[in-house]
Order: sequence, then C-alpha cells, then structure tokens
Amino acid sequence: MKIFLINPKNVGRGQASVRYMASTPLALSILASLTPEKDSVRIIDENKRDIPYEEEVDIVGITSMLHASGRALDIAKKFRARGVTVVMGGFFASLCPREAEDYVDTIVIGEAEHVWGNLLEDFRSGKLKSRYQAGNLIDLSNVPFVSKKWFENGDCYHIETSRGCPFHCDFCSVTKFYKGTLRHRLINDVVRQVRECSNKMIFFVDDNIAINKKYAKELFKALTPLNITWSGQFSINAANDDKLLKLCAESGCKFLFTGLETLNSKNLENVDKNWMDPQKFPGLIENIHKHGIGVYGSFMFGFEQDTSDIFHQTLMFCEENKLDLALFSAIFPIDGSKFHEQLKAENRIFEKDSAKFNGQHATFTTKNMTSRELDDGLRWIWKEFYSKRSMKKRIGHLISKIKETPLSTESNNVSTEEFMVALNTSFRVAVTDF
Ligand code: B12
Ligand code: SF4
Repeated sequence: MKIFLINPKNVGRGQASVRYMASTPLALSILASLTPEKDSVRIIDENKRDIPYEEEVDIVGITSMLHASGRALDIAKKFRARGVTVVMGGFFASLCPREAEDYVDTIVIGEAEHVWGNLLEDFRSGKLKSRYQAGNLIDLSNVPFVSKKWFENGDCYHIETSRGCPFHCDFCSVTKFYKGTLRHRLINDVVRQVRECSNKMIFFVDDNIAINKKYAKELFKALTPLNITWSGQFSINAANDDKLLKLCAESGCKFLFTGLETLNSKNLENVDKNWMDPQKFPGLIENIHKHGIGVYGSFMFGFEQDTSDIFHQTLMFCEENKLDLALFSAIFPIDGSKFHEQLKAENRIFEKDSAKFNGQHATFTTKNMTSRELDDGLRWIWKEFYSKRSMKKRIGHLISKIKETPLSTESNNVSTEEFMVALNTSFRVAVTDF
C-alpha cells in the first residue's frame, strides 16, 4: 500500500516564513514510524515541494493547524476527486471535527499512536470508519522511535520530551487537546532519539521543556555528553532557577522561546496567565542571558487593555532588555479555547477566512484600538524590531564579533552569538514582505 503524509503550505507572514522555523511537523515523522514496514510511505511538506497529485497513491494523511485548514481541505478535495482516500488529523481535525469531516473520508481526533495501525488495517480490509477517536491519552513510552530517514534534510529536527501543559491560558488550545495534563517521556527514550539526530540542530517541541524542574535538570544532565545544539520553549518563570539555566546551557541550549505575551499585568489577569509578572521580566531575561542563552520572546497585541501605543512600548522594552529574537502576533480566537467561546458569545469575531487565524491579522473587534491600528501596529513592530537600527541596539555587541552568515541546520556546533545573528538576519529578510 502506498501512503502520502502531507503538511499543507503555510500561508501568509509570520515566523514560519523563516526557513529555520518551517521544519516539517513531527506528527508526520511519527505517523511514518507507526506505519508497517510492508507499506510505502512518503512525507510531503508542501512548503518544500509540490504535491505530486498525478502519482498513484492509496491513502493520504494530512495534518493541519487551524490557519492551514483551508489549504488542507483543498488538498483533500483534489485527492478525493481522483478517488484517493483522505485522512485528516492534528489540531484542526481534533478541535473542529465537524468542519473537517465533510471534506475527507475519515478524521482522527486526538493522538495517533493507538489509532493509526488499526485505521490502516480497516482501510486494507475495506472497513474504514468515518471517525477515529483516540481513547485515553497514551503513555509516552509508546511514542515510536523516529529513524533519521523520516526527518527532512535541511530541517531543524523536531523531538519531544513531554506532551501537554498544566496551565490553562484562555487563548490557547493546548489545554483542550490534552485536557490540562502533562506527560513526560522516559529520559532514556529521549536520549536514544537525540543520539539518532545528534549531528543536526534540534528543536524540542514541548510547550514547556522546564515545566517539571526535577525532570528538566535530569534531562539536561543526560543531554550534556551528547554535545548537541538545541533550542526549545519554556515559561519565563523558570528563569529564576540558576542551577536549571546552568544545566540547560551546558546541555547545548542556544536559545529559549518564551511567551511573554504582554507587558500589562491586567491583560495577563484577563486571560488567566497572571502566574507571570511583567515587572519580573527584565531580571529573568538578564538571568537567561547571563548563562549564555538567547531569548526569543513572543508578544501578542489586541488584548482588552491594549491601546495603539502598546507597539511602541513593547519595542522599547525589547530593545532595553536586548531581546535576541521576537515573535509578534495579534491575539486570535482559536477553536477550543476559552477566549474563542467568550468572543463568540459576545459576537465579536468578524473574520471568516481561516487562513487569517495565524496571529498576523485582526480577526475580532478589539476594545481599545481599531482593527486597522492593530494590523498597522503589528507590521510596524515586525519591521522596527528587525531593522538594522534595532539589531544594532539589541545584538550589536554580537554582530561586531561575527560575520553575518546564513544559518545551516546541518551543524551541531554553532554558538549562541552566531545563531542569534543568523536568525535576526533571516527574519530581517522575511519582514521586508510584511
Ligand atoms: C512545535 C510547534 C510549532 C513549531 C513547528 C510547527 C510545525 N509546523 O511543526 C513552530 C514554532 C514553527 C510553530 C509555529 C506556529 N504555531 Co505552533 N505549535 C507547536 C507545538 C508547541 C507542538 C507541535 C508538535 O510538534 N507536537 C508534537 C506532535 C507529535 O503532536 P501533534 O502535532 O499534535 O500530533 C499528534 C496528533 O495531533 C495526531 N496528528 C497530527 N497530525 C495528524 C495527521 C494525521 C493524518 C493523523 C492520523 C494524526 C495526526 O497524531 C500525532 C501523534 O499523536 C504546538 C502545541 C502543542 N502542544 O501541540 C503549537 C501549536 C500547534 N501551534 C500553534 C500556532 C497557532 C502556531 C503559529 C500560528 C503561532 C504564531 N503566532 O505564529 C505558528 C504557525 C506556523 C506555521 N504556519 O506552521 C497552535 C495551533 C492552534 C490550532 N488549533 O490550530 C498550537 C496548538 C499552540 C497553541 N498554543 O494553541 N509551532
Ligand atoms: S499558552 Fe503556554 S502556558 Fe498557557 S496553556 Fe498554552 S502552552 Fe500552557
């Protein structure tokens, strides 16, 4: 049996327009690893190559986030028009099943590990069901080992050490998907997976790699002898732990992505994220820098308290605190989040095009600024932050030491400085089109 596993093309601007950030989703490598060896599998990331619609194939699996759903459903339509069976899974199919199922033969709701094998067997015997609902969340020792052949050359390799997040920020769909749970993989399993990929850059896809500090410290100690270069995501609160940061740096971490979201604590309170205190951000950022790790901060705009001067204030903050990288988004209602329920009840969501739900557009009526101000402010801050002027202010001390070279994901030996300069340079090129 011949199977295609497809990641639909990203549409629009944002971090995914930077090559380093546009690696093929881990879900597809996992599905390929779960597929019996007797079947032939091809992973096709539409960001990197065209989809070969004309080739013979028996079944197509598509993954999709909400903003890529329009594209994902178009791909499904084309295959089905040729009589090919289409399966859809991932966050969009799981959180919006009714919107997906009219366009595909079957959907998978939830995790694939205990479902994919049965689904393929049902297909083989002509008994495919229209919906596969994963049962209880899996024990992460059942996550398959992914051979290097299922990662794309030129990608930063994605590996997970945990799934889920115990927090419940109103705007986030992770809580609904994982029901507020948090599970970790066995450190030995992570080490085995990392060894397979250790000559490449690694991105740990966990929502928060340091949520369990005891586990994180053990993990970092286990990674240190492997001599890798990695980046990951964590919550800024963990940056008050020097021991953790020291072990993190020693294990090869070059930068950490962290959702700072907003500098206004009332905004954080409104979205149930007030376990972070913006007053403490400068000290925590400084602490991460002290350990030689770069900080990639993520900010959102359009919160209830935001007025149009928020963009300028945020830029000043980023420059004063020498943020190495930043992601700027308009807060948007994702299906499955409390924020979505609230805005829907208030009849404030005006955007109908799912492609606009990628954090780069105004999608609902904001309270204290217009949609135009939000769109313009967002474009302005992207361009300003990645301007030569701002780069000089934020990372000028690094640029003088290094020549700007394109980032290669083929190396596992890149310094934080080189990494930050190369990524700023890539973003600067990308934002010229914003
Ligand atoms: C890593 C990550 C990224 C990475 C890599 C993205 C990528 N293309 O792989 C980066 C940093 C680039 C990124 C960017 C963005 N991301 Co992101 N990201 C994640 C994160 C943290 C982990 C994803 C992951 O790899 N998980 C591990 C894998 C194994 O799990 P999985 O994908 O869910 O797959 C399992 C099942 O869902 C299922 N499955 C999945 N696909 C399929 C397909 C089939 C056929 C089947 C049968 C099963 C199946 O089986 C898998 C194994 O069990 C998630 C949050 C989360 N906890 O999931 C957010 C998340 C997916 N991202 C999100 C968003 C919004 C974005 C951005 C728009 C953010 C922004 N403002 O720019 C951009 C969009 C970029 C783009 N256009 O691709 C949202 C999506 C919301 C939604 N409902 O659609 C999430 C859920 C975060 C959130 N807080 O809500 N992201
Ligand atoms: S935004 Fe981050 S901390 Fe909040 S629930 Fe989502 S993953 Fe967890």
